[in-house]
Order: sequence, then C-alpha cells, then structure tokens
Amino acid sequence: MRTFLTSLCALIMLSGVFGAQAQTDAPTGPVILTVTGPDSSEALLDLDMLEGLAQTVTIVETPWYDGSQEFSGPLISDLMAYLDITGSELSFIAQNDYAATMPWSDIESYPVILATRHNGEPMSLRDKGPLFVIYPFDAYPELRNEVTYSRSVWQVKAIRVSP
Ligand SMILES: Nc1nc2c(c(=O)[nH]1)N[C@H]1C(S)=C(S)[C@@H](COP(=O)(O)O)O[C@H]1N2
Ligand SMILES: [Mo]
Repeated sequence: MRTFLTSLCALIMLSGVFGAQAQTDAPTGPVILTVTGPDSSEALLDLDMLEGLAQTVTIVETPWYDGSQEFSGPLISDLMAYLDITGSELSFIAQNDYAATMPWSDIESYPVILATRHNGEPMSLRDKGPLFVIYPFDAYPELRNEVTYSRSVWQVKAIRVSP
C-alpha cells in the first residue's frame, strides 16, 4: 500500500510537471522544426511528429520545378491546432535566414501544407527540404502571384506566430 501511494504521488507530481507543457509529444528523432507561439513558448518537432498528423497531398505546378509535382505534409492549420496555437500572422524562417510572413487568414482560407515530402520522398536541403510551405496553386489560380510565391518558403526551420 505504501509503495502504491508513493507511486501514485510520483505520478501526480510527474503529470504536474508535464501538464504544464502545451505540447503532449516530445521529439525522438532530430528536431527539424521549432514553433514559437504568441506567448513565446517553443515547441520542438521531428519528422515523425509532423507525419503523425493527417497528411494532405497537393499536386501543383510551381515556378521552381518543371511540370506537376506532388508534395505531402500536414495542413499548417492542423499543425497549429495540434500545438494549440492561434495568432494573427505566421513567419516562416528558412535555413538561409530568408523569412516571410503570411496572414493567419491564408491557412484558414486555403489548404496550405508544410510539405515533408516531394514525390513521396523526404526532401534533402538541396531539394528545398526538409520542410517547404506549399500553397495549392493549381486549385486556386488567384494564388499565382509574387506575394504568395514569396510566402512559399523552402528549407523551413522555424515558424513564429504573432499574437
Ligand atoms: N528558403 C527560401 N525560400 C524562398 C526564398 C528564399 O530566398 N529562400 N525566396 C522567396 C521568394 S521572395 C520568392 S518570389 C520565391 C522565389 O523563387 P525563385 O528564387 O525561384 O524566383 O521563393 C520564396 N522562397
Ligand atoms: Mo520574391
């Protein structure tokens, strides 16, 4: 009984410690994405966590490849829901420190994905990986403009959400 009570106390204390974190999962593989929420909280994600979310396949013509290409990954709106984050703007920061900001309405109005795969394969840095913001340019022709192209950040390493 004493052992049981001790374990129960330990369990309650542990859930207290972990319950304080917004994030329920922890990365087990290399961290490929850091998401900073509007309250400056940081969530670290690996590929398995991103691919554990529902995956959307987007087939698109883009300015960056010849012909139609298939990309897949979670909807950015689903990723934000998973992390319990909402905000007014999202900034995507690339490995080369290129950054672009999109209004929150973009991820509500369009199925924008954070692609983890290109034609079924994980993306190397050379192929604009590991993460690439992909808009559905084929399904929504109004997206084919310089503003949206500039928001199509590749080699994404971080997302910052403004309140
Ligand atoms: N990582 C990264 N993503 C990026 C850029 C960049 O320099 N680095 N340029 C952006 C801009 S401003 C546009 S218009 C397009 C540029 O594509 P292009 O260089 O093939 O014209 O990609 C966007 N994504
Ligand atoms: Mo651009």
